[in-house]
Amino acid sequence: MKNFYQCLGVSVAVLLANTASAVSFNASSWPGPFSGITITSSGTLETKSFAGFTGLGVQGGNVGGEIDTRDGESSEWINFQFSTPTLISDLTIGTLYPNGEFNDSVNEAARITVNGSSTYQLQATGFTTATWNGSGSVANVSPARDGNPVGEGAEGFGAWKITNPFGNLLVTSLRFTPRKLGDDTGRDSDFTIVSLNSPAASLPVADAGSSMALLGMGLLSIVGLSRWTARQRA
Ligand SMILES: [Ca+2]
Ligand SMILES: [Ca+2]
Repeated sequence: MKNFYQCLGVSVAVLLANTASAVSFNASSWPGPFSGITITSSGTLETKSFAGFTGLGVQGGNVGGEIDTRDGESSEWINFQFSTPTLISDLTIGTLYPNGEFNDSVNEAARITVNGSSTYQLQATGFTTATWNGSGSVANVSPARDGNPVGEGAEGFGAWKITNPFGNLLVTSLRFTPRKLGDDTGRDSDFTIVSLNSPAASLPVADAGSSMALLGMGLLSIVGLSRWTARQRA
């Protein structure tokens, strides 16, 4: 009996996990739809594109198409709500530059609040370097420079891919706000959301196979239990 219920329990749990669809957002596909994600914001959402990248931000304020510090740290924001708690395998933030680029007077920083409580920070520190105080690792995917002077290298989108940003934490919401580090103008922090993915998207076949195997074990347990019961009655 115990084995039967254990097998059945595991089978059902794995099947349920497989039916939770993967979430995927990419600003280049704006306005979606993006299955399983509800996006809300402080104002009209707007994308900006250059250097081969697209990011999502908020219209107006200090910087159009970016989440900026107009009227402080919480006046412009974007919120991602997930219909099912999900792992986040990667998150890419754009137009986040160090001091001196695009007239910025600070090393721009983005704050990400997870599930309404835990806060994390991504901060650009150079053309290709940034700090992230969460799990995983951050890598530059488009240089954080404005292309002036010419010798410094081509203009880039200032894009940073954070892999496994929240570890094994199941995420229901992400809130994106800028850090006010300077004079609260367009020279202060502002940024965009480029893309976001959950890990399940690449695993459906293997998971489906293991689910069927476990379900099969559960069914075999039922057969065994029936035979055992029949023998007891005989
Ligand atoms: Ca803005
Ligand atoms: Ca910026």
